[in-house]
Amino acid sequence: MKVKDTMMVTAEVSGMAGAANPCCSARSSRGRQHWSDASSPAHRSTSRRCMEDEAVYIAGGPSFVGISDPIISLVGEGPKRKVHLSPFFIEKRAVSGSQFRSFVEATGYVTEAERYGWSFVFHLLLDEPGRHESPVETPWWRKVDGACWHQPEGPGSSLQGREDHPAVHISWADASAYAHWCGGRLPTEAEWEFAARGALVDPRFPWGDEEPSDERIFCNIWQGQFPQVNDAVDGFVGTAPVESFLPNGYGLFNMVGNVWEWCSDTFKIRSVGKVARQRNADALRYSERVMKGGSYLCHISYCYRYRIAARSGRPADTSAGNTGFRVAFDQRVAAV
Ligand SMILES: [Ca+2]
Ligand SMILES: [Cu+2]
Repeated sequence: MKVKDTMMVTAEVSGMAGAANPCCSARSSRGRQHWSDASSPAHRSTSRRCMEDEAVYIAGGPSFVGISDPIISLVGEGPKRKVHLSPFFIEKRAVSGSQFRSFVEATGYVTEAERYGWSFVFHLLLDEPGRHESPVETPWWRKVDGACWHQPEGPGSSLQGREDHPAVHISWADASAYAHWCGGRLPTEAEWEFAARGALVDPRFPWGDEEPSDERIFCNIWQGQFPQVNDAVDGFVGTAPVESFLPNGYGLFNMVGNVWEWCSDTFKIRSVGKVARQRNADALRYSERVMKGGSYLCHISYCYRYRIAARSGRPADTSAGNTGFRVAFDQRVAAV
C-alpha cells in the first residue's frame, strides 16, 4: 500500500535553562486520523494468553499523578494531582518480542508499521544510516522501510537472540489490540505512575531518588554524548531483555529506560497557557496518547525522561525502535 507520508517532527521546549529539550521518542503522524477501527479482527479474539504470574496485584487507593515542580515544562509533568485508583494488575515486564509473536501467530494481526511500510530506527543501530531519510529536527532517527516488530532494524534483521527483548515498533493501536487479546488493557498514566513508584512515597525513580551513574546502574539509558557516542556502560546500545536490572518494590522490571510504554490516556497538558493550548490542539488533531518511562536513548543532559513523572505525547500511529508497552488487567486472567 502506498502511504501518504505525513511524517512531521516537532521539538519540545524544555524549562531546563530555557534550552531546547527534544524528546528521544520519535514522532510521526502517518495520515491516520481515526482510531476506533485501528485494530484488526484480532482485537475481537477471545484468546487469553497472559500467564497469571506475569502480572502483580496493585491495591490502588488514594494516589497522585505528576509532580508539583516540573523538570521539563510544557509537557504536563505538573501539576501534581490527586486521584483514586481501583485495584488493578500490571505486568512485571514489558511485552516481549516472543510474546508479540504469539499474538500475531494466533490472530494474523498486522501492525501499523507493517501497514505503512516503515518505522523509525535509531541511526547507530543501522549499518548504513546514510541510506535512510531522517526528520530534520531529530536527525538521529531514520525512516527505515520494512522496519517492524519482527525486523527491528529493517530487512535482514530479526528477533533472533533477542526474543526476550521488548516488542518495539508498536503503535498505540497495536499495543491496545494485544492487550485486549490477552484479556487486559493498557494502563492509565495514573496506574503506571503508581506502579512505577513501587510503594515508595514519592520517588523520582522506581528505585528511589538516586541519580543513575556509570558506577551505579539501575536501568537501560544512554551513557556518553548523545546522539553520537553511546558508551553503553549499562551493557546495551539498544534494547535490553525485559527482565534486566533489579525490579522495583512491586517486582516490576524496567519501568523507566529501555522502551517507552504506551498508556491509555489521551495526551493533554493541564495548563491554560498559550503554548500549552497550542500543544493540546496539536495533540487532539493527531490523536496523541501518553507514553511513559523514557527509553534507552534518554540522558540527563538531553532527554531527562527516565523519571516517573516524565511523559511524552505522540500521535497514536507513531512507531519506533524504542517504543513498546506492558499490559494492565482489571482482574486476574487465567492462563490458557
Ligand atoms: Ca544503554
Ligand atoms: Cu528520552
